[in-house]
Amino acid sequence: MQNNHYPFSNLPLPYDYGALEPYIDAETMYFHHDKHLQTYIDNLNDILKEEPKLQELSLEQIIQTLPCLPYPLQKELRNNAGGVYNHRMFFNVMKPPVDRESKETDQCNPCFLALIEKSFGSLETFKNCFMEAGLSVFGSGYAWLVEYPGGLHIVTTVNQDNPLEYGLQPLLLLDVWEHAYYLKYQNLRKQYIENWFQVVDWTQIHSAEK
Ligand code: MN3
Repeated sequence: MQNNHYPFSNLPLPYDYGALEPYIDAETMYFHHDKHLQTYIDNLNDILKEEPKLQELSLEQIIQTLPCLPYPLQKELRNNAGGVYNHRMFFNVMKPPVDRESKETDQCNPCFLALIEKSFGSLETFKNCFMEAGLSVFGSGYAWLVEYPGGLHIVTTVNQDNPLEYGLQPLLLLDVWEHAYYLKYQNLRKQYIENWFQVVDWTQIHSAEK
């Protein structure tokens, strides 16, 4: 991953703020990327400035190291390294919606689709399970598709916690913090999730296993 060591900087979105309209609005994307993610990056750099031994670690390594770190450093890094990783991944698994007039297709990578079918039966069943997971998060957090030896699994986390800490490889995530949808959807999280599926970039999701 680019820009993956201290000092971290905020990479531009891979599309315009308004590119996910009408499913995700430009104002939400602007605040989410330029304000929320920027704050996590600034906080992470401030913490790491005082921790030279951690400055050489990648974002993934910092998260995997969390259980070995003392409090309150562990907690601060869980929130802020997680906040950077989770938002970068979230923005990167989305893309502008497919123009229904065009001949462009919206296909999964065939290997990924085979894994989804093996683990969930079908892509539609997976989407329904993932929606239920996103709806079940109480308060702020994420729904994830993760890989572990032998298959795919759906898990949820709270706050900015990340499955890497538990040895699971994230493949896809959905941000269900209210800041991800409240400006457009208010309390209608289900409608947000249904529409979010229209902007998932399925072609970007790959199994980490060979
Ligand atoms: Mn967020």
